[in-house]
Amino acid sequence: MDELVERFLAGDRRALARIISRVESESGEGRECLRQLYPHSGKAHIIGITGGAGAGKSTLTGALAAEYRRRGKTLGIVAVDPSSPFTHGAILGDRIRMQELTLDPGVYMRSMAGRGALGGLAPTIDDVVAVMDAFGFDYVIIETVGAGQDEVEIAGLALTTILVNNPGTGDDIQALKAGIIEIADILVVNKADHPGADVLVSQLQALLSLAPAGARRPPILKTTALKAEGLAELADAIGEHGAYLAQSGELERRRADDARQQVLSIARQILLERIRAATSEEELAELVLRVAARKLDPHSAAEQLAGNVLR
Ligand SMILES: Nc1nc2c(ncn2[C@@H]2O[C@H](COP(=O)(O)OP(=O)(O)OP(=O)(O)O)[C@@H](O)[C@H]2O)c(=O)[nH]1
Ligand SMILES: [Mg+2]
Repeated sequence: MDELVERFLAGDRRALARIISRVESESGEGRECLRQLYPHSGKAHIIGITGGAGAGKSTLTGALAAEYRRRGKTLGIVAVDPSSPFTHGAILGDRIRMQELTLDPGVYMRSMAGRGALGGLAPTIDDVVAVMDAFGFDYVIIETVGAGQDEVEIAGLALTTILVNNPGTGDDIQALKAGIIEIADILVVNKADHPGADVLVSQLQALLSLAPAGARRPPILKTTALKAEGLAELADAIGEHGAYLAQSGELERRRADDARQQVLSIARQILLERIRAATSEEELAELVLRVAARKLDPHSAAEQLAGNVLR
């Protein structure tokens, strides 16, 4: 085994940082580290925090992390989206607490770019989360700004997905109606210090009452992340959801679904890379031109490209 991996497994945070960088660079070295570490993952409770821009996700993440630290738990945090790393709202909004967290050996934070080459979450997010999990953190929190698709992807990766809403914006109910509510395991009404929080809670309750009978109803919690209010209740609700997953057999099902989705998505990427490597720019440009001119249909063009590697 790699000396770096040995140090990692012994709890060395610098080894953790280096391995994450290797994994993010998608290098062969990163893959090798991941291969050795992967059997150590699968123990952390992965929490996804998603919602609209500025909903208070980073502030909530920081406050939730502080709550877990009070409970003696350790955590890794991944902020996905280069436009809102922890240098933005959370640090400005709650500088002291976030600084305390960055100095705390029980917390490890990392920001990463949100987009992969094919759109959607960067493929290495799953890997970074697996590395943090293998390091032995009790919780790994992933913060992503919601734009429909990202929320669905984060829900595949997280065991507990928290959808953050704000009173008085009106957008949320629209988004929720569009089906995003289905991915939420817990609904949070943050900025409960603003007027309209109770109205939003009732609206959400009404919406949830339309769910099919027998389906699990996600709890709705009010938080004021900025003042660290409502966080004990949120941490409790996350714990209850974890227990529900384990008891209902849903945990196994989610893990299997996530594994299937990951394996197929990596396989798709490998094939695409091989196709790109086997195809000259001229051939691609020529095919694209013929499709654009409607002389060739896109399926036949794609078949021809695939034929360059699959014979
Ligand atoms: N009044 C009030 N303001 C809050 C609360 N939580 C967060 N905020 C403020 O809302 C703003 C956005 O907070 P962030 O935590 O950066 O929100 P975010 O969802 O992470 O934002 P993006 O990552 O940029 O989408 C900041 O000014 C916070 O101080 C709250 O409970 N009450
Ligand atoms: Mg943020």
